[in-house]
Amino acid sequence: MSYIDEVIKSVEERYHYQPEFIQAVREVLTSLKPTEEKYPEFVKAKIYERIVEPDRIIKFRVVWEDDNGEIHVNRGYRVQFNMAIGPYKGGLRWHPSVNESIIKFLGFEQIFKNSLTGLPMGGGKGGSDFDPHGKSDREIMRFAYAFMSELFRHIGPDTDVPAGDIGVGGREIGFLYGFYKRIRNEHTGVLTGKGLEYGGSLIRPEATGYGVTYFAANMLATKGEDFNGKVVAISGAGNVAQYAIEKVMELGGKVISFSDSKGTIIIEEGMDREKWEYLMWLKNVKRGRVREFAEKYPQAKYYEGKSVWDVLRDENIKVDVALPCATQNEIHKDHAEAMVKNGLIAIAEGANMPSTLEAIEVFINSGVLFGPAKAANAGGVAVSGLEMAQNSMRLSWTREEVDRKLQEIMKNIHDTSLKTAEEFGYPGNYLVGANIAGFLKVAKAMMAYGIVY
Ligand code: NDP
Ligand code: 2IT
Repeated sequence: MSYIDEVIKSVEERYHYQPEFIQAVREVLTSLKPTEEKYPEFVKAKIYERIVEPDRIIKFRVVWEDDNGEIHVNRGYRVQFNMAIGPYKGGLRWHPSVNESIIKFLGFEQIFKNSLTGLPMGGGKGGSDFDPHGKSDREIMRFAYAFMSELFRHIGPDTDVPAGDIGVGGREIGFLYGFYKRIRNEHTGVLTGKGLEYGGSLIRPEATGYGVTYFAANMLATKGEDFNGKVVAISGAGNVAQYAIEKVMELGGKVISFSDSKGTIIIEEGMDREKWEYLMWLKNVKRGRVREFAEKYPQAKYYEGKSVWDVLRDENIKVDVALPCATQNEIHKDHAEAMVKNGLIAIAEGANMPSTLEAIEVFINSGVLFGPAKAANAGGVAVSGLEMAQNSMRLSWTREEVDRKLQEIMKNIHDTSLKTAEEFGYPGNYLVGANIAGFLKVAKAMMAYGIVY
């Protein structure tokens, strides 16, 4: 058994009740095996064992009152995973499924993703098992205040800079930031994803969706291909999915699907600008369900209780490119096999860990271009890093400037992943390349500090 296998085994034993965290550790550490031989000093310094343990985990009670005066108790989390290359950085997820395992998997992934952006950001993640669905604006506001009434002690512009993730978007960041500012009496870059009026960056809302599309375009270009005329499946209908749909349309691709947690829309003729604007209104203003999209556009078909990947498999629908943008473990082995059989060329992960380990194996073994989450969806946190830079300089860049930087960063991540994969003997394997490249910078910084307890 190799040393890295032993580290994986010890994590599996110690945290056997944290399946998502174990999955992320297995994915990353397995692909770090080629570094073991090249850097014996990492083994000696126990870097691999150190990197899987967070610096600290903060867990707290969140008490809030609904519009009927009823009191609710939720659990809040912030995992400050690794600060070797910059302040902890990563989103907040509010979703009923949130627990320590989910937040640890997300925080662990974030270390390597943030490193890949080339910007000085460590890895962290937080959230709550609060369910924002169906809550009024005032309820969201009271929950956000209650959440920040504890979180504020642990964060700061040079310590830990949270942002959004599932269930936390512009509205929520506004409430969180407003409360932080009020109790700290400081107007500072402590959160990203802020509104433009109070320190936000242009392109931050678009960044993850645009970024994953740019990443996929870079992968396609290695085969002399582009998005023009390609049939594209997208899952989710939230922040990431919305802007992935927009960018794919702009690049000439035909988006035939999106979804939410209740079901999937298939629109064979493809999305257009008018339908996209309706979807934006439906999800962001009305906060409705994708089912309602099929009520407005009868040519769209709604599949209740099925994911995009279920529908593609069951209806034998062929797509050229897949951009999963909903949540973890949405693509299973049989979904992957069905897409590959139907001629899938590329998949780029907008969500975090949307493919199971077995599905990834199918994609990689069949020669499909596979863009792993930590590389493909890094555009969001990259523009968060640019928002931090603008806040520190007390100025703001234009839309064109930020978009240009985003495109450069995505190309850089793409090229670095490919180059590193080649260097370590896995040509074309973006997963191995991204994991090793992200890891090396963090590991070298950890080495430079000596043994810091
Ligand atoms: P949003 O909350 O804006 O949207 C999430 C979307 O996914 C919604 O359509 C939601 O459906 C659907 N969804 C959520 N949970 C599930 C589930 N368990 N099963 C099926 N569908 C589900 O979140 P984002 O768009 O911001 O995040 C989507 C993914 O992208 C997440 O994996 C996130 O970690 C990742 N990501 C986000 C970044 C960002 O900048 N926001 C950056 C990098 C990655 P419903 O409307 O029914 O809840
Ligand atoms: O998963 C992610 O990279 C995010 N949710 C964005 C994090 C951030 O700090 O912008």
